[in-house]
Amino acid sequence: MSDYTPKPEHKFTFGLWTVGNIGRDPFGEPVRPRIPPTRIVQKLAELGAWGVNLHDNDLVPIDATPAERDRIVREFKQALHDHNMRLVMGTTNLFSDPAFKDGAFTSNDPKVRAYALQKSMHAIDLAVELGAEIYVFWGGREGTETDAAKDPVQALQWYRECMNFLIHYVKDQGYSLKFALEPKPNEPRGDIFLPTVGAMLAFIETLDDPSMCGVNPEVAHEHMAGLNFTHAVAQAIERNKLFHIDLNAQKLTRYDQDFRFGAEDIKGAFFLVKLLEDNGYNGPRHFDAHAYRTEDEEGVWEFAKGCMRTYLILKEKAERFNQDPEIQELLSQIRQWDVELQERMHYSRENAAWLKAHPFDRAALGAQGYHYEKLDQLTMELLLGVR
Ligand code: GCO
Ligand code: MN
Ligand code: MN
Repeated sequence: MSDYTPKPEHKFTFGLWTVGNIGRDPFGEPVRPRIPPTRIVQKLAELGAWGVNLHDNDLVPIDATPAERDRIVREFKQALHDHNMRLVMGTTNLFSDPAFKDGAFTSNDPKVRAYALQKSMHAIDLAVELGAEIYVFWGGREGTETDAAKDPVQALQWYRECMNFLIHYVKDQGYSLKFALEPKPNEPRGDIFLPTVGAMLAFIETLDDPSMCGVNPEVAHEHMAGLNFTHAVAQAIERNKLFHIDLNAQKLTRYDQDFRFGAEDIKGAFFLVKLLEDNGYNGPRHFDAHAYRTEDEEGVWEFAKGCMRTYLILKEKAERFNQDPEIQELLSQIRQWDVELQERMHYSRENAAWLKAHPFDRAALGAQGYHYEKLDQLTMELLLGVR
C-alpha cells in the first residue's frame, strides 16, 4: 500500500479564501464561521501543505487602518514562521468592492482603473513583504453584460496598459515577482474578457515583458467553456508559461463549482496529473476549491485532505501507467517513430520535392486500427483499481 501522506515537497497550497470559504452563495447566507488566517496556516501545516495564497483583503480588511494592517501582517508572518509555512502566491481582490462592479482595469471610469492600479500596487507590496514570488491576476469583473456598454477593443488596450504599468512597477521596486494571468469565460460577469488559456497566452505576448508573465489555468474555468483542460495546460507547458495552476473539479459547462480536486471527471484529473508530473512541472499545486456548502469546519479539513490525497493517488497511478508493460507495449506500437520521415518534414526544397513525389499507400493508412479502445480500457482498469 502506498503512502499518500502530503508533504511540503509536493508543493500543495491552498488560498485563504478556499479553506476559509464560509459557504455564502447567491441564494444563501454563510453556513460556516470565518476561520482566522493564522489558524488556517496552522491547520494546513499539520495536514502537510507547503504554503498558502491570499488576496490582499483575505488578510487585511479593505478599510483597515495602517496600524491594524501592521498588526495583522505581523501576526500572520509569525504564524507562517511558527508553522514553517510560506506565502507562495499573492493576488488583488479587484472584484468584491462595489467600486469594481464594472471591472477594474477595464472599467469605463478612469478613476476606477487608476484606483485599481493603486490597490494592486499596495497588494503587491504586501505579497512581497510576506515572501510571495508569484502574483496572480484574475480579471473576475473585467467584462460586460451588454456589449452596448464597452468597446471591447478599447477595453483590451486599457487592460494591457494596466498590466504594463504593474510590470514596470515591479521591476522598478526590484521585486522578483512573476505574474500569472488567470482566464475565466464568465461569472461573475456575463462575459469576461480573455476567456480561455489560449486567449490569455496570446495577450501575454503583447505585454511589455512577456517573459515575466505566464498563465494560471483553472480546471473549472476551461470546463465551463466546454474545453479540454489538459490540452490547455499542455499548451502553456509547451511555451514554458505554466507559472501556477488552480486545481479543482467541475461538472462540465456549469457555473464555477470549485469542487474538491478529483471529485468529478477522474479520467480528466488523471491525465492532468500525469501531464504535470511527466513534464516535471515544478510550481505550486494550488487547490482553488472549497468544501461543499453542507460542511462544517471538520468537513473543510476533510476537503483539504481529500484534494491532496487524490492528487497523490493519481500521481501514483500515472507512475503505474508509465511502468505498465502492456500499456507501454501498446503505446510503442501506436507511437511509431520513423526517423527518416520525421527529417523529411523539416522544410527544405529537397524535402518538399521528395514529399511531393513520395508514394503513400493511402488505403493502408485509412485501413489501420489505432488500438485506442484497448488502451483506454486498460487505462480505465488501472484507474478503477483492478490492475
Ligand atoms: C474564481 C477564481 C478565483 C481566483 C482568485 C485568485 O473563479 O473565483 O478562480 O478564485 O483564482 O481570485 O486570483
Ligand atoms: Mn482560480
Ligand atoms: Mn474559479
